[in-house]
Amino acid sequence: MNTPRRVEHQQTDRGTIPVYATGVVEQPWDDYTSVDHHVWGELFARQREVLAGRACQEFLDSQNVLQMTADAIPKFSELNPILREATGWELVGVEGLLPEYTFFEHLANRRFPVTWWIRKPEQIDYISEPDLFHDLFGHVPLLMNPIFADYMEAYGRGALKAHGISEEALLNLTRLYWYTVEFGLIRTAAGLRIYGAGIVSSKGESIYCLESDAPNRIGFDLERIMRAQYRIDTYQQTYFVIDSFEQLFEATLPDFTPIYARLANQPSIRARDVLDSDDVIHRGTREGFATDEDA
Ligand code: HBI
Ligand code: FE
Repeated sequence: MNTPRRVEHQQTDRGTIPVYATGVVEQPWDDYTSVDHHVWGELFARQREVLAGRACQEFLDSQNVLQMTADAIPKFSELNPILREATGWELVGVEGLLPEYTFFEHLANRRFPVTWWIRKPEQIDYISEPDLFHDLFGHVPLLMNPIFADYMEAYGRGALKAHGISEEALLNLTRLYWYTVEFGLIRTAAGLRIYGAGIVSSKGESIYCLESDAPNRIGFDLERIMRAQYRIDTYQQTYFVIDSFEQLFEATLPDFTPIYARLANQPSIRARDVLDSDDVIHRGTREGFATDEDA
């Protein structure tokens, strides 16, 4: 079993977390074991089945165009020509979570960092940090969509700028990433569908986010999302629903500086809370919600 090279450990309010080398690494494809390929195959087959009729069509179609299959872990070097041709994005191998600034620099330059190692068999259902399955299966397909691809670059540029403004501005943008790129839903003629990578890479949450009565489902509102706290330790208590990828991209066109200034004077909103001003698609029953404070 391959293991990432952890360079050191860091104390944070989430406990001790590994810090990885920040450099780009070549995907050591020949070193994957049969267990690694098997874990990929099992997760791939299981999620494709769960996601039929649940993930948005753009996601499923792009996975086909990229020729991802359950047979073996895809090679970044074979995905890259297809991705470059479609939207000019490219994948780079990394050891794991990058420092925020480094991560944003990659996005701003249309490079998506993909963790090269895959979880162990005993972590099939849950892993707390992004691995190859989350990054590649979850994030990469939508980079084939021209509008979503532009949104991701705009996000990276905006985040680099927010970094130079204030901690709060960056937190506002982190929430936007969380509630769109990671946990976003989209309204389609056929009904609500998933596009968020954090959802599509989780069997339990793929079903929960659409079928459970517990969580809120609320129409996309940029400033509302920027004020919303989120959970990193449970399924989401609120999902935000876009109408189209155009809506998402267009929301990132204006300069966010005045928005940050406005939000600095407003309280944040708990992950579970619904406001009178919300475009409520489904008001959650909150059944089974954790009662402690949001992260
Ligand atoms: N690094 N490799 C990697 N992948 C991520 O998704 C990632 C990251 N570093 C920081 C980060 N995400 C978060 O800070 C988000 O807020 C963007
Ligand atoms: Fe992710």
